Amino acid sequence: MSTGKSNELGVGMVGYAFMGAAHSQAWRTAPRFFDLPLVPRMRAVAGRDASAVRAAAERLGWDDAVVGWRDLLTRDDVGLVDVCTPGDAHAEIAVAALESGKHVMCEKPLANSVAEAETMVAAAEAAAARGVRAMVGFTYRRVPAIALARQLVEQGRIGQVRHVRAQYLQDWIADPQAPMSWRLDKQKAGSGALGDIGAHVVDLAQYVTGESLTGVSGLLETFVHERPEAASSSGLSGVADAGRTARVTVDDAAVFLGRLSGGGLASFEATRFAWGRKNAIRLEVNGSKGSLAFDFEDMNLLHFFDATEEAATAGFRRIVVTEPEHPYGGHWWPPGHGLGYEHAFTHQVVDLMGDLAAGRQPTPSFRDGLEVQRVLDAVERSAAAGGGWVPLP
Ligand code: 4PW
Repeated sequence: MSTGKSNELGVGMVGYAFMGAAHSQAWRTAPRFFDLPLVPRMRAVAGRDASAVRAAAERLGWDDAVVGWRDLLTRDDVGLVDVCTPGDAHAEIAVAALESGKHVMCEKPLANSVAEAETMVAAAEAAAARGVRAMVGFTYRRVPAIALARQLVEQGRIGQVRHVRAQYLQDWIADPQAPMSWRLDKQKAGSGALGDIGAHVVDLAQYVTGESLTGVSGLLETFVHERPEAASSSGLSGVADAGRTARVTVDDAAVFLGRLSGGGLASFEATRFAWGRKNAIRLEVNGSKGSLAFDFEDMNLLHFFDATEEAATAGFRRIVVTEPEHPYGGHWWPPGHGLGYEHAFTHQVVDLMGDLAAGRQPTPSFRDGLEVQRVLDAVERSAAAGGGWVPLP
């Protein structure tokens, strides 16, 4: 496959809305702040509407715009396909791209069902045997404070994990008049708060602890069943079309409990009905020797309590995760000059390029994505049966 110079990788992206914009800035920025062994080149963006995709290419910095994603698969200058579409298109695009020899980066959740995710894993594992790699974009793993939390757990600094308390709280549809979005349509999104944001905290809980969920019990609720259609939308917000309404076919909120493979207990909450919480991803882990706490709304901080310190002076330490010694540190601004939402996407590109250049499997893999999908599916089955326990393999 020829994708330009030997240390370059041509990228083709499918979809150019909120996630497409976040990914575009990452492809563009990563080689400007990090010395990459493999440099991404933004070759082409694909969409359905010719003039809209052309405008997106111009705005987001892509060399070319194509109508229809299949055109990316036959281009010699594209070596990786970045899937930024709603979930209903993930499996078809990712499998076709892997089969045509393109590496794949796919937005989360991996798919809209376990069956689709299994097909994607089979394609990814067959492709890996040919040196073609696939990764799913659980981007928050690349927030420096989260990466540091993972390191501290791995180093045994909080001991054995007893509790995980994980919440993903937003409020962009708390107003019943907030318009319909593809994220509220089961056909397009697979599920609601559960898959869109709950998937992130499931992945974070498993990633930070290094453990898996062995079973769950949960409840799902849809508070607003009918909404105005959207006349237009941008990011998570939209303008309501007062004349037409649409049916919400997904959950608005999910609450569930889980057991971890190491014996700990976990609780999860995912909702878009938490007024005032814009993007609060809260993760607290209590271990036998200490605790860690994180909130994305203060994303440059990690709170660490070390229970081995003398009680008179022990207390939660507020670590500002911007030192050169910290994960991804030293590439951006001087200490204390914080990072934002977009930097995690940039770090995702940095790690992916490093793994591809080294011939390593990037993480999270499609199999990791399938594991999250199985948890989402188990929560749905539990909720459908009134909240009973559903074991996970
Ligand atoms: O992946 C998540 C989305 O689908 C995002 O990080 C935030 O929540 C923004 O949109 C949704």
